[in-house]
Amino acid sequence: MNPKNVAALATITIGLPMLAAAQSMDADGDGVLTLEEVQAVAPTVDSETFTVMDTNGDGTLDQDEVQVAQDAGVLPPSNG
Ligand SMILES: [Ca+2]
Ligand SMILES: [Ca+2]
Repeated sequence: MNPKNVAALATITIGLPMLAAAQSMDADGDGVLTLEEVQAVAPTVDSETFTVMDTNGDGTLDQDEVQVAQDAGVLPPSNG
């Protein structure tokens, strides 16, 4: 690997701070979490809890909603 590639890789890695959290749960990689994806890592989350986390009501959890849920301890942190 030449130094240019290493630098590019580092830029990409640094550019993905919060994204990594949800990505470990995001099975299909579309950037948002469905109830099924959440339950794969947090089986105790039911549809009612999911609805509470889904603050904009679009049926999926985006980065912000995941962050709020993790801060609240509803979802496990990505690396713990
Ligand atoms: Ca997804
Ligand atoms: Ca949402």
